[in-house]
Amino acid sequence: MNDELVFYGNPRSRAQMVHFMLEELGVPYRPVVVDFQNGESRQPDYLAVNPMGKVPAIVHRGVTVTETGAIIAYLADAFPQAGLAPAIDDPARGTWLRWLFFGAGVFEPALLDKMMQRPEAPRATAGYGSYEDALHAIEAMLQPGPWILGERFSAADVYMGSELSWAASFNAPDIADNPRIAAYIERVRARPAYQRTVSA
Ligand SMILES: N[C@@H](CCC(=O)N[C@@H](CS)C(=O)NCC(=O)O)C(=O)O
Repeated sequence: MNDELVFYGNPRSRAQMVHFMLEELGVPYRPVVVDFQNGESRQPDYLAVNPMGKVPAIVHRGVTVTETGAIIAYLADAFPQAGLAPAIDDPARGTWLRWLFFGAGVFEPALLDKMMQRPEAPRATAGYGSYEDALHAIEAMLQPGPWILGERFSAADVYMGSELSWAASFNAPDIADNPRIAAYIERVRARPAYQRTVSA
């Protein structure tokens, strides 16, 4: 089996979240920069990796994984020695999965609606409810803290922390001025692995 781990990304994209995860893991990987601003992600070579023409993507042991949340969860399980995924029989696994899926399925679409000033979809029909409800849920997620799993930092923090940090960098409403969320973002940004992704 070819154990190579190839990371397709671009520093100015969601790939930074996967970069953060790889730095937390401290495993070797081969970075490939995809210049999507110049159309490289829409060329046949890259569409063969990700038919969506989007970064990030990884290829590990010959298998392609796309979607930031899925890549982060996959890597946490593939490298259990880093301790970023609760074991399959650990009850904390439920909380861990919950917030990984929440990041992709609730927070991101709600954030996009807000940032694009789209008219709100009916709260009961939209699977992601509303931006305000998502932020309330995130506040609850951070109690008691300091991390999603309490004292234990995990891949769920890599993803949710990155998404919140990303939202803050776009001045998304009610993030920087929410003391609990802002303090969490600061804790995430202070991690040496995160720092390496911004100074790279
Ligand atoms: N659902 C995907 C979204 C990935 C995404 O939208 N990536 C953007 C950069 S942040 C991209 O590759 N854009 C280039 C394009 O669509 O051509 C994920 O979570 O990984």
